[in-house]
Amino acid sequence: MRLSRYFLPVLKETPAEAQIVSHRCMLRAGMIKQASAGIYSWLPLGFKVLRRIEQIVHEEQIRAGHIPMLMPTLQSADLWRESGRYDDYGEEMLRITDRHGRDMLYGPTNEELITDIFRSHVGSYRDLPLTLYHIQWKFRDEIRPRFGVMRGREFYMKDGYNFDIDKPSALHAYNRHMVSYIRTYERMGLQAIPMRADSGPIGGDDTHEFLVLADTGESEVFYDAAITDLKLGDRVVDYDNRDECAAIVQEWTTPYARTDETHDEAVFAGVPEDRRRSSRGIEVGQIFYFGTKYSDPMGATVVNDKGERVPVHMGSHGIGVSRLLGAIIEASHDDRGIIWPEGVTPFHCGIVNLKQGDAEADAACEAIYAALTAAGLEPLYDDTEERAGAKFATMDLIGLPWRITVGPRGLKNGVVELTSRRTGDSEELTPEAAVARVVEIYAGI
Ligand code: P5A
Repeated sequence: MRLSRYFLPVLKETPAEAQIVSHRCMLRAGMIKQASAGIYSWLPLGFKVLRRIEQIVHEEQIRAGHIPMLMPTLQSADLWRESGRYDDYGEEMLRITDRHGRDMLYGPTNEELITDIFRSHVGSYRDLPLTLYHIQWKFRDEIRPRFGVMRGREFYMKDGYNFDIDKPSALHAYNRHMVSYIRTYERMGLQAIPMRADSGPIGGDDTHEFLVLADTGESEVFYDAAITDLKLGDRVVDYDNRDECAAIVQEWTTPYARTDETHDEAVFAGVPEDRRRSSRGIEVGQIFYFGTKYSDPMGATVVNDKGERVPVHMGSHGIGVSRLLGAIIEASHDDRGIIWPEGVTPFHCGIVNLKQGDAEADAACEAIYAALTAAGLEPLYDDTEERAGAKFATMDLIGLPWRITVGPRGLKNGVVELTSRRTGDSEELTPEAAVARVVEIYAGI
């Protein structure tokens, strides 16, 4: 993409309404624009990162054997009356009446809708296990939407639902989700710690939230520092293998890690003092096992291998896809702006032309642009007439992890500069070598 043809409405001023760094950065970098309280338009740069995050979520869900689909945003109130949640859910639910006087709602979550799909089409244990998921907009009429996309009213969520014949196999689904979530967040450059939590309006006893440690997080968390040393990395996982998934879950849930809702001072006191930590965290996901809470009242049953009709065991699992943009920025920024991890960056590499209109500099930039594009990467070429300082400031603000700077002086010596946004380190290389380095960096992502 050439910046002269893109739509990147960066702001010079820091918007007064933004209280936390991720919100400030997203507004200043022209990623989002508030449409009304807690509801945002996703401008091209923000939309690009949203899509990258969504893509990683899809890839890891499919790797774990889960099946993508799409359910609507508007739901009939009748299904929620069946489960008993229509009255329970309270004021966060946006209720709508259609022209025929029918009660509808903008879905805050989809347990009822998916249970209805299941009961219409599945009747035998032979069709299990089954995990379906979608990535769809949700609406929760939060009393205090704030911090930009972190606590929106409209937000983008991956929500998945497992159907299993009994509790042990539903617990395997729970474990499988935990492992695949850890991998999903790692690919985004995040460490999200699974913490024992409270299940709230979704229900059930077994639930973990995934928290990214950050001072601006809304949750108070308590944990054993040992958990921050854990990494899944490149470990190959067989998601069908119950013991393997359970062993990984065991590894991640043995060190103490809980949100304030389930925190227990007496148990925490058992953690060696020098490893006891309390801090803030951003909840980027949550998984639940709730057994037959929905299948019982809604009659979602299957015939088991003994010919008996039994309710299915279910769980649900959510990732805050739009919230993740905020969480990643909170975890990765400096005073000049965002620092995108390579896995989610909107463009792989910036190209800054220090002297637009200089025949040699223009030609070198074009060649670099073409070579990166040919290698399957997406560069953002600042081909505007702005002065160098302003170009650097924009590149730093929007946070592309790598920048190639091209100017007449360097070209006289046959070199351009490759700069890491994270470390600020620069290297002088030939244009070909700079391209090769960037290609090599992304080959491993
Ligand atoms: C699990 C999937 C559920 O709704 N039902 C389907 C279950 N869980 S949850 O924890 O309530 O939400 C899942 C994730 O969505 C994100 N989230 C939000 N993001 C932005 N703004 C909001 N107002 C908001 N509310 C929830 C969180 O990341 C949460 O973990």
